[in-house]
Amino acid sequence: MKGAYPKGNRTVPELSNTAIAAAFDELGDLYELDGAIIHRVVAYRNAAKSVRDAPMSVATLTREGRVTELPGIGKTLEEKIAALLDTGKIPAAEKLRAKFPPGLVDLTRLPGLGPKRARRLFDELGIDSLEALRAAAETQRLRDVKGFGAKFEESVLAAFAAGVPDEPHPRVLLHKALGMGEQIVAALREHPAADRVELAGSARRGADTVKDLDIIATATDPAALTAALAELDVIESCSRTGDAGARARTHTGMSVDLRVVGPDQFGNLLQHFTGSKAHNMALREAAVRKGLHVSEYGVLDDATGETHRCATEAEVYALLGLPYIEPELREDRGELDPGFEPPRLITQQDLRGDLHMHTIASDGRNTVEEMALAARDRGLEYIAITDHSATHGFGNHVSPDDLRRHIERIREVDARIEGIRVLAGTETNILPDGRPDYDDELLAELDWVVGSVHTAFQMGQDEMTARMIAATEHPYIDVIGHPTGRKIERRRPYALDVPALIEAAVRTHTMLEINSAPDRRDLDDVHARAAARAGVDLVVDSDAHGTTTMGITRWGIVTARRAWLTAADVRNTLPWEQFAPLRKRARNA
Ligand code: DGT
Ligand code: CA
Ligand code: CA
Ligand code: ZN
Repeated sequence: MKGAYPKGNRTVPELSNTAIAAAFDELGDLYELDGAIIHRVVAYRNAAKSVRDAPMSVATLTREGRVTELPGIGKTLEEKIAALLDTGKIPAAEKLRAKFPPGLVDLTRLPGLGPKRARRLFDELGIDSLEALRAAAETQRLRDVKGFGAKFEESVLAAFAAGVPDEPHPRVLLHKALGMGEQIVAALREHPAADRVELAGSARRGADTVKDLDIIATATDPAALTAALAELDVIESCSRTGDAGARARTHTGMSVDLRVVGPDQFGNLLQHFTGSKAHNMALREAAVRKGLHVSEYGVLDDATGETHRCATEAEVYALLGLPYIEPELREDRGELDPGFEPPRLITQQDLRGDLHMHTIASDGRNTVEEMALAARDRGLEYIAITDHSATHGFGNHVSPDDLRRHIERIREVDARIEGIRVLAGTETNILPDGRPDYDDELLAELDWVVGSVHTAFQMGQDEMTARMIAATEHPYIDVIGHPTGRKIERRRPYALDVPALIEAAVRTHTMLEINSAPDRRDLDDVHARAAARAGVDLVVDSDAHGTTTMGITRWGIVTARRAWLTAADVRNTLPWEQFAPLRKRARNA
């Protein structure tokens, strides 16, 4: 597997990618404090991200003279990394650090306080440390500085009350965690000592984010397999835990727990470490009522005193009188209720259409034709081209005149390319009053309209809910795109009454989207399940911005599975002839 070759005879441990990235982040902050041009600051931030995301040791890449292969790393940065590796220091950083009090950079750990603003507080009030900042907030001196108000003072005090994070330790988005996890599992499976190797934990359940990777394996030679983990290229450090386990850390800073067990207990351990914790606790309680005690080692029968070991998870569940429960459902959300019937969960192959994607007409990377051909290669039967509208607010967008020409182009591509239907659509911005930002007359010429909120999302809940409901009442808005606007780990959802939106969607036959962008997955699992139960027509869309990311429907599908959805719950599993009449324009015709 690419990037997971054994690394042979490594010598002493080098600086970790995390440490190198932190040095670049600090350098970016220092330059910004110093008032350097923004390009230079951004270059260091990008370099930090590139190093942090690199699956292999950046120190090793530097030693091998290959570090400039990484995106955003050129000659200048290569020199800085080399200096850092050889001397433990970057001279430019040393020089800048000497110019400022050591506590000043710490200020930037607070929300709403970048280096530029921190510098202003230093220049105006002499604030040079977190303690000084807190004191100034408590005595209400911050509000007198231009650009800082009483609100900022409040947020500073709230941040201190909540505890300023020492070092940010964000949970990893599922697609990144699985990218790493699947690579490690594939590499371990290739090892001659390996028998079964499976990912467990939150990554297997398809959770939004993952703290660490859990891997369960059986092996003819457990010690050889744990040793093999340490030798993988993606692994920064590794230590043995007991005789058949290891805890490792990847270059991206994620922990990996490997447990090697006997084949007769593989099902018990896989079930236990897949979790969730809530599912396991509920499972144990249900078992106790039947006189059974479940642990990671087996199922103890009170009546006989015998411990059953299970080679498969299905056996564990069967012993408890339960059907096999898919990992995505193991969240204690009713999957252990008496009479539970496992749904036939939707798969990515069930999708026939993809109704949200962008081209170079707005912020996409490919043409209509390229998107159409890529979709056909993926086996899709129909797609809608839905570029951004004029009030989208950033990047390219499609003016009404542009849209007329764009429709013609899409029709031309559709006529020319066999084997896929290409629909003319838009992702129209929902204005603060709930109207779309194109005229109805123009929207009527399209085949499909996604309505999304991309601007003014700081509204109060009543206003935002009214805005969304008004959008569902529009005769041409077929679906609400990424309905809550959340960005996982980065942006909270809009203040929105989701049950009220669901009700309006049912009443108006407006579909709701499960957007598959890995940092969105919006609707989320809980809302998507509520929507399906209420009778909303759901679609799973890629929102792809290029041919290479069309496959991200994988993440929307995982969300749909966590929402207990079957193919029948998701409308774009239907052939076009059956899907078309569900659109509002067809219902209202
Ligand atoms: P995360 O935080 O993304 O790593 O989430 P998980 O679910 O992977 O959690 P983790 O890695 O702490 O533990 C893996 C699984 O082990 C967890 O899903 C269920 C099981 N487990 C861990 N701690 C407990 C516990 O205290 N009680 C029970 N019943 N199961 C546990
Ligand atoms: Ca985990
Ligand atoms: Ca774990
Ligand atoms: Zn959008």
